[in-house]
Amino acid sequence: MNILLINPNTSTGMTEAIAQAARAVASPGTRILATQPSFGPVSIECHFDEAIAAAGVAEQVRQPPGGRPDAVVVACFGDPGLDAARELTDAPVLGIAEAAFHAATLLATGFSVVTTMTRTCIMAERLVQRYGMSHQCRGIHGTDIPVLNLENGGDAIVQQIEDAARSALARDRSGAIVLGCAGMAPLCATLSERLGVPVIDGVAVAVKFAESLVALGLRTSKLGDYAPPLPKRFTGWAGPLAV
Ligand code: 2AL
Repeated sequence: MNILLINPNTSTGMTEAIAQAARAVASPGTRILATQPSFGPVSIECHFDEAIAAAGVAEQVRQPPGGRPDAVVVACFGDPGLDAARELTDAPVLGIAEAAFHAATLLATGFSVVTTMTRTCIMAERLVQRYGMSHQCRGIHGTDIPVLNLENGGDAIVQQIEDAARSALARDRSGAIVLGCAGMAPLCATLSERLGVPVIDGVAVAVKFAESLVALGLRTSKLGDYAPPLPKRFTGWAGPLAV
């Protein structure tokens, strides 16, 4: 099967790192096609970044490189453009935050999120509320590591995330850690080993959930709000995105 893996930011280095993490867990018959928007911010760390990135995700689902995929993964922790993407295709579309929260609830009664910039904690909090995970999510913790600093992933960065996770587990009385950025995917194995609790990388779980849904023949519902967008004219730079 073909999974379209969209990095909603435009950092090619991060797209490659996310693709590697996805391919490391993908089944032998799964092909991961990694892509990113043709425009937009190089990292997503605030509402404005996220708004532009959501349009970029819609662009990639509307005009998928490599043709129609069997499933789509939106690989940014804010799940930008997730609902729009689900309107644009009947393939299952997984957001890494939603997928990670669901995985965490199957492994522990409560989880903590460790993320990048502290300001994104409020954004993650609203996602938790939207997904109905407020009872299971016991805390969201910023490290103030800029997203693009994760690319180099040196030991100081890993240590900083490990320290934040350790204090989150104790303070929140959580049993699992959700990594709050796609750029943390390459660090998941090291953090799991060091922390000794389930550490959930949304990229990996979204790929495995996508494979499961496709294998079961399940597709995005077209009844109700995920029905295809109404045909109409789009103007300006968005002209080619019209359906
Ligand atoms: C992210 C992410 O996953 N990708 C990105 O650019 N920003 N999330 C975050 N909380 O910083």
